[in-house]
Amino acid sequence: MKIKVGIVGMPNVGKSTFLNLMTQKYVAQEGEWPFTTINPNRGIVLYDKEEFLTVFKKFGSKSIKYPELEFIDVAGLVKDAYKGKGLGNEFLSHLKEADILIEIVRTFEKENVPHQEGNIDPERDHKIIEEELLMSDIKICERNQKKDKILEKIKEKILKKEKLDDDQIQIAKSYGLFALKEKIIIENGKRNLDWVDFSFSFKEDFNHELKIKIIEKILDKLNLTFFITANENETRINLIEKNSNFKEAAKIVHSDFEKKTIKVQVIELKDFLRGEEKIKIFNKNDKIIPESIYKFIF
Ligand SMILES: Nc1nc2c(ncn2[C@@H]2O[C@H](COP(=O)(O)OP(=O)(O)O)[C@@H](O)[C@H]2O)c(=O)[nH]1
Ligand SMILES: [Mg+2]
Repeated sequence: MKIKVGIVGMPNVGKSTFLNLMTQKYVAQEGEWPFTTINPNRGIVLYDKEEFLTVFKKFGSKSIKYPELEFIDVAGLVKDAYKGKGLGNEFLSHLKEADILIEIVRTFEKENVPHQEGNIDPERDHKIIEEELLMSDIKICERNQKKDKILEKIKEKILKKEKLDDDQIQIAKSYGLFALKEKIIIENGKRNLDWVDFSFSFKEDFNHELKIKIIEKILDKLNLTFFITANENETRINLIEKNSNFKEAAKIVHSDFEKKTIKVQVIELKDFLRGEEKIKIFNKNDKIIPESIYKFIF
């Protein structure tokens, strides 16, 4: 399971800076020019929580495998991009595959980094981005509604911000419509806006703890948790949907495991880290215990 995270925002708000921070690599050019490129920058972000390393060390594994999230950084959206302004909005198609969006709004002031609209106003920027994402959805509906009649109804509902039915949701998702995607908003700056999920200066305040908190927010929004398998060879951290059972967990580790597994030994990670190895035994049809170390018994 590779989670894909799309980064959106106006030009010069720090989207590429954010990608580089999260990947701990220089994968995207950061620049003062608004329209660096329409090709997306992609980078892998590891969910490398410190506790996982403790498990790896205690088991004496040779390697550790962290969950990977792919972050996709596209060009900045400007007001009326959907009408062709700036680079237009076609580059948004790269985010069709994203499971979740991160919107960056800017409150940092820096003279030699001009803002597209001439001044700093995160509420205005947020409205522009919402409008552009909405209009991109509408365009996709209109482009396809001849062959897929249901898109007409979906378009109406999206415009009125009404809830879609289950079958409409399936179709809307297959077209990658933004209205169906979860979203996290991050403020690049220190005003501590009360309508965002995180506030910090990308240039001054980023650290590993924050990276992990952002990843955990993403997982939470996608209804995901993790379980660990560990032996002398490998410690592996696996992502899984929260409501799964152990059979589904087994299948994630290995396609064979689903059939072979009879019982599962579970130690909760928090107990393991405290040195209390309270082992519990479960059947494969039982609901999983999240954030734990599993041993599948055949
Ligand atoms: N002072 C300051 N400058 C920043 C901050 N974040 C990004 N920048 C600068 O703003 C410019 C635009 O950043 P970039 O990541 O390329 O923005 P993008 O167009 O949204 O991808 C670059 O020169 C960055 O160095 C910040 O928190 N503080
Ligand atoms: Mg950029």
